[in-house]
Amino acid sequence: MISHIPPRNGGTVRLIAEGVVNPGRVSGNGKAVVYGEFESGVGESLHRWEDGQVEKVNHDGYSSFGARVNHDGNVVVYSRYSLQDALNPEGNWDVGRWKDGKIEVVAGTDLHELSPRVDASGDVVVYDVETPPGRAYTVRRWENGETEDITDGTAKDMFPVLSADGSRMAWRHDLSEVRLRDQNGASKAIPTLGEVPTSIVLDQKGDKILYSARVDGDRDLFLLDTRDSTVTSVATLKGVDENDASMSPDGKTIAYTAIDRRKETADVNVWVWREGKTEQLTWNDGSLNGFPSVSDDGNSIAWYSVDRQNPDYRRVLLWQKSEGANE
Ligand SMILES: [Ca+2]
Ligand SMILES: [Ca+2]
Repeated sequence: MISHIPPRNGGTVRLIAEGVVNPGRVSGNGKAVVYGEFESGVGESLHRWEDGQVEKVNHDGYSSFGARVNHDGNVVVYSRYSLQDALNPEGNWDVGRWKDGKIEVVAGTDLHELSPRVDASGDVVVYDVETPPGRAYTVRRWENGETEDITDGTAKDMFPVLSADGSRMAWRHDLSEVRLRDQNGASKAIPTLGEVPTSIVLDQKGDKILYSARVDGDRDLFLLDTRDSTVTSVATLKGVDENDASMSPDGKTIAYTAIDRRKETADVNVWVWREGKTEQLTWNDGSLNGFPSVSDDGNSIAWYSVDRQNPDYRRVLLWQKSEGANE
């Protein structure tokens, strides 16, 4: 029983997973979805869905979470515990890379390596690493077995993201500023509106930067074109926090979580912006709906649904535009 979608949206909704699951991500081609699941006594596990078939990504038994997937769906990067016993506190987090079923550790020092992201090809991975003595974080970039320090470890440089083509990257500097590294390796601060920019997303080449920032008490979404410094207000409703966005590499489709505090009980739903037009994908169905991810063509959107009455009942759902449907 899936009743989220009003007829005016059209399309179909598929149940990808249910239970104590974590948010899912759809591949760029719209065909695969990766998601997490908590297994009691085992830890966090990752699964990959495609055409109704599900396989376990962390088949090596190491507790894993936070999966991201490339365009073709054949590369998954994720945070992987360094010890097979998830309950042993002596371990730390590494970055794992699954490709066509084979697992390799792309970041495996004794430090915590977290927040991995992958480009569309699957060949470039970025992540942050906690730099001793703590309090500082460095952003690193991995490509074909080579690892490069992107920042100097003197600040909190965290949560890196990649352009779809892998040539540019951006991250949060001291959690208050967005920094961009271009295709030539030059880094600079990016002027942003509001405060505490989060949810950074780059387009195909990293020309456009999407971010959420706090403005007059709530969050809004802005799209900056670095070529001419124009800023598009994607979502700026007062009393609504717009955050946790996903953008297609062409910059035409943006899906995000909207926490609507204008009523007594906040509604949490997925909204979709398509070249200036906005519509709700989900409605108030007794669930909190959020953390969307959108395919390259904008025609597939995976999201996460948590039952308000029973928070352990969570679902990963996939909306897909119907074949031949009108625009
Ligand atoms: Ca580590
Ligand atoms: Ca807002």
